[in-house]
Amino acid sequence: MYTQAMDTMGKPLQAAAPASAQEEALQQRFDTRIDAGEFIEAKDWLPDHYRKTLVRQISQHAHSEYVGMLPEGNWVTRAPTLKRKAILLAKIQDEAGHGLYLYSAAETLGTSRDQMLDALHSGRAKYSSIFNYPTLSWADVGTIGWLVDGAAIMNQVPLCRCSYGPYARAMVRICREESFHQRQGFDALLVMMQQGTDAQRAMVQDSVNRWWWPSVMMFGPPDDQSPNSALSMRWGIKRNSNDELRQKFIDACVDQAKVLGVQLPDPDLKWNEERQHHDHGVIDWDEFWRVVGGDGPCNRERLAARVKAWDDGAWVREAALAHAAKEAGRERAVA
Ligand code: FAQ
Repeated sequence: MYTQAMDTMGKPLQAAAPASAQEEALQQRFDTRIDAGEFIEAKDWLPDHYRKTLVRQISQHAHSEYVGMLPEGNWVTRAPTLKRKAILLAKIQDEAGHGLYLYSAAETLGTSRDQMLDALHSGRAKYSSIFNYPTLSWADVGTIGWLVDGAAIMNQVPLCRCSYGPYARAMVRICREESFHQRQGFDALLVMMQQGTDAQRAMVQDSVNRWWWPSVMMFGPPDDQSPNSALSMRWGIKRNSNDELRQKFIDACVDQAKVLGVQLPDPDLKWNEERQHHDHGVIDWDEFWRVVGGDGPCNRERLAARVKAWDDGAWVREAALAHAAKEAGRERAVA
């Protein structure tokens, strides 16, 4: 199966046995540092599979931030007020910044941005399933903030303690910004629910109906079907399992939905006193894998938009390279 680790040649990712006594010593030192909760830095010795797992996850994350700009970008010209338009523009700009921090973090592991973008543009790389759904109404912009950024924060706060220093540090800044993103979405929905018309309230409910299940799926497959979790958790890349974070998200959303006055579209959602969590209905994992596999409502459109943006920007990259070469020539002449 294809994986985003770029160069595993179709082999599944498994912790490889160290080849030599020297490598064994390095591996032991690495394991001790992981067990002690130390950060691993770019210049440290890293097991090959740790590096590949990080490149896989960080590049997927970076691509998600980039592709994630597209659904919201659809509403910039139609935002209802100047205030909402300014907030939306700032949010989209933040997502671009997040993508840049993440591509930079992945580059410290020896994979170039061009390689990562080539994998995205050729359809080999994954990005979050959630961005393959359409934004049909203005309420979708608020719902993305509330649910999609809400899910993103739930998943990303533990990544601030990821064992790889450059990723963890990028996540600290990203999470601060994401929490504003979540709040602006909740605020936009609250205004429509409390001060809006019946039609606006219906628009919010329709939006929540469409985005709830895809948001719940964002956390990835169930733990017993998550091939990467065991090693990622052993290495301190992931601190919580997919199902743990999904449950935390669902529990948090139930109370928030009550404040908003919207129904979450799951008739089986109910508090379980024994588990001290909410039980929820069956998740449609066939839909999830269809979307991840490229057959969601907007996969083709999203990829085509990214490829077009890359192609349209070719002249900017060429001009920047020509300028850099000219500057270097001038500096050489002065020297
Ligand atoms: N979509 O073994 P696992 C955002 C893939 S950023 C697509 O459980 P893992 C900001 C997975 O890659 C949102 N593919 O994998 C924003 C693997 O395939 P591979 C993105 C998915 O890595 C907000 C296979 O399934 N956040 O929203 C998905 O241990 C608003 C098996 O899965 C991150 O990327 C999915 N949802 O756990 C922007 C956070 N889930 O690679 C704009 C960092 C799984 O072997 C507007 N990433 N797959 O070919 C992570 O925490 C992890 O990578 C998980 C998946 C939890 C996503």
